[in-house]
Amino acid sequence: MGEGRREGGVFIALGSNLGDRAGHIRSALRELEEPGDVRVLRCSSLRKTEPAGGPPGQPMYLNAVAELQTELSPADLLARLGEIEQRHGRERTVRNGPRTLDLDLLLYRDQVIDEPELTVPHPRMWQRPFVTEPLAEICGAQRLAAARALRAPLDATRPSRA
Ligand code: A4P
Ligand code: MG
Repeated sequence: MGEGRREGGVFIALGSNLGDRAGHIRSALRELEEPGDVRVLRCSSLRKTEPAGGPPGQPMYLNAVAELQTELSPADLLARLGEIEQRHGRERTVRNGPRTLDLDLLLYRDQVIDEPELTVPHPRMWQRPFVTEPLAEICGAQRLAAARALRAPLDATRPSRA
């Protein structure tokens, strides 16, 4: 196995607020590893969090962040995340509505991707304690600061979208 495969630096967010929330998150991590081209290097604790946005009266979320080691491209990894969401019965109805499983790609090493179907670093991640807190738990301070700096040049040239 080459050094590149050991590199890590790919972070995903996992969230669930319907059904067996911890079960959805744990089995998503297993399913990610099943084909053999993704390894879960570490996972944060599962945190119970207040729902941000969406309709009122939603159940609490369980959230976590995991670091992956993979040679899959960002697009292929996003497709894998989508397949796993589908397998967990994810239905997209209401924006920010309750979901059995939400898998977002947060960081892909030092890549900056600016497509509507894939934006990396994840555009809303830094405003969300349910992402930043578990991320800080498994990601060193230095790497966290480097990740924060990644989008800064892009954001500075663009009018802010409220
Ligand atoms: N997309 C673009 N970039 C990415 C990326 N980096 N990772 C596109 C994942 N997807 C990305 O996402 C919509 C589209 O975003 C996809 O087609 C993909 O190509 P989605 O998962 O289909 O829809 P969504 O999750 O309902 O929308 P969105 O905007 O991703 O919602 P968020 O921002 O993920 O927020 N409160 C708590 N406490 N905990 C939570 O986990 N999650 C949300 C969902 C709201 N409130 C929450 C939580
Ligand atoms: Mg999502």
